[in-house]
Amino acid sequence: MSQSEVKRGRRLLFGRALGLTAASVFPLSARLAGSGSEPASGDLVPPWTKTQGHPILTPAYGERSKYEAAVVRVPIPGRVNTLTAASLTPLQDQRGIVTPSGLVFERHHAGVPDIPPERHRLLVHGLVERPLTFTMDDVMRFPSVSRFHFLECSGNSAGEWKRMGSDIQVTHGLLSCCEWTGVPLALILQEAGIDPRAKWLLAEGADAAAMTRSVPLDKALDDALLVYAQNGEMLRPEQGYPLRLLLPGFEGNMNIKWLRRLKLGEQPFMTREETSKYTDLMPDGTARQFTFVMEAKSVIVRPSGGQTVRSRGFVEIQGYAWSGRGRILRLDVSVDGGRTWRAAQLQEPVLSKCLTAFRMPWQWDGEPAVLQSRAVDETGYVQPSRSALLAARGSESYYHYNGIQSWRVASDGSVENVHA
Ligand SMILES: Nc1nc2c(c(=O)[nH]1)N[C@H]1C(S)=C(S)[C@@H](COP(=O)(O)O)O[C@H]1N2
Ligand SMILES: [Mo]
Repeated sequence: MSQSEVKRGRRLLFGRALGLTAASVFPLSARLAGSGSEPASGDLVPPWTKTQGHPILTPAYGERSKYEAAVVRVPIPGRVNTLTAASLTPLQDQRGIVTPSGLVFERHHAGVPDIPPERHRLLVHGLVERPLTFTMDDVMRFPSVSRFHFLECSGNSAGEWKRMGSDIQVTHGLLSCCEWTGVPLALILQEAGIDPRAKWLLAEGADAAAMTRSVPLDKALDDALLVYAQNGEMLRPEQGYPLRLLLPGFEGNMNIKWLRRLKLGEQPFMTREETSKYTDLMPDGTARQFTFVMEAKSVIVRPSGGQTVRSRGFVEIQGYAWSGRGRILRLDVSVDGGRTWRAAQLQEPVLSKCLTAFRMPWQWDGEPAVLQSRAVDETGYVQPSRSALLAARGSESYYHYNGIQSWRVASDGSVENVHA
């Protein structure tokens, strides 16, 4: 085969895979020119084809390719205390909606406890007909469900209120999405019998932080789960092994890990995490409290801060949208700093309170551009611009930043965070 025949074959293959007609193949491949390379003649049968690969290793827990070792969680810049710290999901490298368990962000207020599952107990008490203690076997005897949900710390993007993070792992990395498996909380509460006066639920963790939060009983009976598994295996220690509370769409902090106690009561319990912390200071000096729901938000992950657009021509803009209120209805992308918008394609499945992937084809002409994404959820809520968010809430908040993110592509292809 001559060089040009090889080239033509590659083009047609590419065209066929994309479902394109012959007429559209050549313009597209011309636009993509420079994005691939022809094999050097000596490489036609590379060394790894000439020898056997390594055998199956037993017993083993599989590892990803060593060439992907750079894809890791990183600590929040400047947070040095690793006991009370957090680590960030590398969203810039995530493919698809599920965050691999080893890359799910972590937020621990007193480190990761080591809990033998046979010694773990869940106590349900307070305004119930009969206080009960459950072992893990007791919990897992109940009918279980599996659902895909995002989990976002309400401190995600907190830096953007005032400063700017350099890359998406810093600006949006307190976000992950898993398949969670567990028992509907409603079943466990019904087993204990709910006193009609009960309106709130206290959830407490077994870690040294004894993390406690008040949860409205309506939420507990709606879609809350007592989760024991994640992405097809038992929970990771960092995610709350052996048992965690999952409140789909609610701020990360309320999703109590290492869950050991549920107490029903008439009033919220006014714990430290809902009085001193996890409130939002408004410009008039009052504070928003019990801001549970994570409102619609989105971000472009490729291209994003710190990355480089390699050449002009075709670029697929890729990102994620999510809402704590339900499904994503629409996602608009702007390449001109918000002057004009186009609807992006949503990748199925589009699930409630779950990451939704989106993509938008873009022809980069080499001129500076500001890329933005704007999510709309099924309730009609529209993700606000940064300036609209600041106008509504001031700049003294720490939690619940969901403003539109802007990435500026410079003419040399470098991408940086800008507050447009
Ligand atoms: N018991 C307990 N639960 C906890 C925490 C904690 O420190 N202790 N951190 C909370 C916070 S602030 C967040 S954002 C989420 C983080 O969950 P992850 O570490 O599984 O990502 O767990 C929440 N549940
Ligand atoms: Mo958090």
